[in-house]
Amino acid sequence: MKLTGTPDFSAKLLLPLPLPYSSRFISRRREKVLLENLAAQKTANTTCKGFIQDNAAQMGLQSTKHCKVKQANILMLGLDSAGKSTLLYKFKYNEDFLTIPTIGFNVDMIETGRDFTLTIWDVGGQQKMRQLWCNFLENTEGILYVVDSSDKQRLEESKKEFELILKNESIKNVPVVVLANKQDLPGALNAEEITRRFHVKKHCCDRNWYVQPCCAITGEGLSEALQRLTVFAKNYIKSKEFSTSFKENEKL
Ligand SMILES: Nc1nc2c(ncn2[C@@H]2O[C@H](COP(=O)(O)OP(=O)(O)OP(=O)(O)O)[C@@H](O)[C@H]2O)c(=O)[nH]1
Ligand SMILES: [Mg+2]
Repeated sequence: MKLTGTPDFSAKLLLPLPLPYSSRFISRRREKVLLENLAAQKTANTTCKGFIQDNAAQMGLQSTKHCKVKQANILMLGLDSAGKSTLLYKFKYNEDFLTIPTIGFNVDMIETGRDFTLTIWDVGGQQKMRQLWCNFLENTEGILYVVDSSDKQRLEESKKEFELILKNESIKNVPVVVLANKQDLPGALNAEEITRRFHVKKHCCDRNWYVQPCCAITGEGLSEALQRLTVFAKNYIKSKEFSTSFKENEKL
C-alpha cells in the first residue's frame, strides 16, 4: 500500500465503520460529547456521517444494565498522523485503508476474547482536537497512546501531550499501552528508546503500562498490544469494582 503522495487506488477508502448492536455503557457526559461532535463531524468529515449518527443513536438508547458481554472503554490518543485510524481499521478488519485526518472521532468494538470486547475510541490528534481529549476521559478503562516512532521532529510534542493527559485525575491508575508505531520506516525508534524518551516509567508509576513496537500497515505487534490491553483493562475493572464494593461495605 502506498502511504503518501499519489493515491494508491488498490487500497480501500475509509468507509463508515459499523458498530454491533451491543454497546454496554455510555455515560451521560460521553453521550453529550458524542452528540455535540455530530455537528462538527457532519460537516467536516462527511465519510463518517452515517456511521457517527447511527452509532450515537444506538449508543445513546442502549440499556446497559443487562448486557452480558464484558467490555472495556479504550481511549486511543496521539498526535495527528501517528497512525491511530489506520490501527483501528487494521484491528477491526485486518486490512489497509486510506485514512483522512479525523475531525471528531471514530469508535468500534473489537472482540479480544470469547467473553470480552474492547470499545476503542479513536479521537483526532490535530491541535484543535487535542483540546477535546479531556471530554473522552470519563469511564475510560485503558489508554492506547500512539507514537509515530519515525517522526523525531515531533517526538517532544507527542511526549508533552502524553504527560499532559496522564496528569488528569479522572484517568488516575488507568492502564496505558504505548504503541511505538511505524516500525517499518527507516530510523524508527525502538520500544526501549520510546520508553526512555517519554519517561514512561516515571509517568506511569501508579498504573500498569507497556510499550509495544508495531506497524499498523503490516499488523506486526498489534495482537500483542490488544492482548496486553485486555489483561490490563480486566484487572483495572476488577480493582475498580473491588474498591467500590469495599466502600459500600464500609458504609454499612
Ligand atoms: N509506514 C507506515 N505508515 C503508517 C503506519 N501507520 C499509519 N501510517 C500512515 O500514516 C498516515 C496517517 O495515519 P492515520 O491513521 O490517518 O493517522 P491518525 O493518527 O489517525 O491521524 P489523525 O486522525 O489526524 O489524528 C497515513 O498515511 C497512514 O497510512 C505505519 O505503521 N507505517
Ligand atoms: Mg485518525
